Amino acid sequence: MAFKDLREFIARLETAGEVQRIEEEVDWDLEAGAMLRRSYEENLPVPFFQKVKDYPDGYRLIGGAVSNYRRIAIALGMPPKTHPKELQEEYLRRKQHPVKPTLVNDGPCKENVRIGDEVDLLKFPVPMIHEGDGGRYIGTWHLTVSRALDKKWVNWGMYRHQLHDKSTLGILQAGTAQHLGLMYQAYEDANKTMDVAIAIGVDPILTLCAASPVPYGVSEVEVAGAMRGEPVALVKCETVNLAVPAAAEIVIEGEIRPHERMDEGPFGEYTGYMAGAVEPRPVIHVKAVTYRNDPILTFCCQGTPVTESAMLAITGGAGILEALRTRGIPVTAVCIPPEASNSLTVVAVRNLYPGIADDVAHVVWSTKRASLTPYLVIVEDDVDPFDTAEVLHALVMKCHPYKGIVRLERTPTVPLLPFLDPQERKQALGGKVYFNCMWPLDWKPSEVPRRASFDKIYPAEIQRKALAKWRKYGY
Ligand SMILES: Cc1cc2nc3c(=O)[nH]c(=O)nc-3n(C[C@H](O)[C@H](O)[C@H](O)COP(=O)(O)O)c2cc1C
Ligand SMILES: [Mn+2]
Repeated sequence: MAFKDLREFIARLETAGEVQRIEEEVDWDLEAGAMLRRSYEENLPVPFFQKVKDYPDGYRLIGGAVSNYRRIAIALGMPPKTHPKELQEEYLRRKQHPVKPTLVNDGPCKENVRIGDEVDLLKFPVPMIHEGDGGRYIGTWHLTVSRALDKKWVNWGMYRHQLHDKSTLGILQAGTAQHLGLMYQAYEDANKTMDVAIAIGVDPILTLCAASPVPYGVSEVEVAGAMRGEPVALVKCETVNLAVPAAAEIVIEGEIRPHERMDEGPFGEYTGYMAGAVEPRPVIHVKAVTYRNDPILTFCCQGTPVTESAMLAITGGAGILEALRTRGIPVTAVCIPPEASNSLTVVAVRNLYPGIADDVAHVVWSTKRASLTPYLVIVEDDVDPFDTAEVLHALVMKCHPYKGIVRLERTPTVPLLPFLDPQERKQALGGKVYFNCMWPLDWKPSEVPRRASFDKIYPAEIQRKALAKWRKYGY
């Protein structure tokens, strides 16, 4: 059974002991951000702020709602302890049956409607998240809706939104493959204004789908329907020709005009650094805001892992698994370790033919996550990519320091990566590398080093005897 709205999901999280209500007043200016940050770093429950300084009772803030595997499992309606591999498989299974949204006439997000001069986004407890951010950010865990110029499809993405003033927002399109950016490019080329709508505070599956690599031309809302097993209920916007989840806590409607830019950033980012440049970026002019009574504003305190952003590892890893399977590559598992902030992918394959690592790299770097994946580790199928210790051992013992490493230069990149030089950041051109941790197939079997582990370096009989003795001691 799908969650009707964010509130139902929070209630479920609370039953699972994953929520800490903070009744004491907190300051929107850094304090809420600091508390959320600490919750990630100490693996604490999700902080649900009940009272925010300078704001009316009832205006609440929540962060970190899906910031670990357990919470993702709950969001998918699965047992909290489900292994991430199974979460990936379930995502792929459900994705096969897209479900179109339904259009409803009314919804909770219309309980309050403010249009034109009545718009004041500072009426919401928008957090100043990190010291040094370019401003308060209202969009850090939400979905941003836009329609292609040819009207053929509607896109959902997640793009950070800085609050420039009470009715003006910024937007960051990080990378060249971003669909909203591609859509906007078409509008700008035609010298036209693009409508956008931002929905904050929805069933987290919707936000997760918005931030996941769904192919160009495919509407994320149908994937979200597939995840829910029932349609997403949408309601029409007041001032733009778009529809948004009817149960959203807050909806912002606006337009991006062609050729207009304002400085945006910096922002403490998913890389764990504040590395992106302040640059002139597109501007959203807000035409209307609608919201539920006692709205809950969701936010993410990006920074060092693991935050909800790193949890895109599930859908991202599933996407790569699917791409490799489709190409007939004998893949056994794919893991994007959350601790590596989305930048590393580990693929395990059967070492079937010489050069297979190169084929794997080509496939991984042709998916939508290509620019997000500068590091790729390719291991044999006896290594579990979800076991970091095994991966590390394979990396340093099976990858030749120069024959096993293949590098690409000046490839499309997310410009927020801290190791890029200023010029590379401007051009969004960086590099990629893969580490081939597989034995060369032209070595004779006798030339392949034997693994000195319990299961590989002792005869079966000795293993059995050793285990039997240990068992006597209760191990
Ligand atoms: C918390 C969070 C914040 C994000 N912020 C941005 C952002 O500011 N700019 C951006 O280009 N991508 C951002 N992303 C990644 C995009 O949402 C992701 O690439 C998504 O697939 C884009 O969707 P689209 O290409 O369908 O528009 C963010 C992801 C998360 C989880
Ligand atoms: Mn898309």
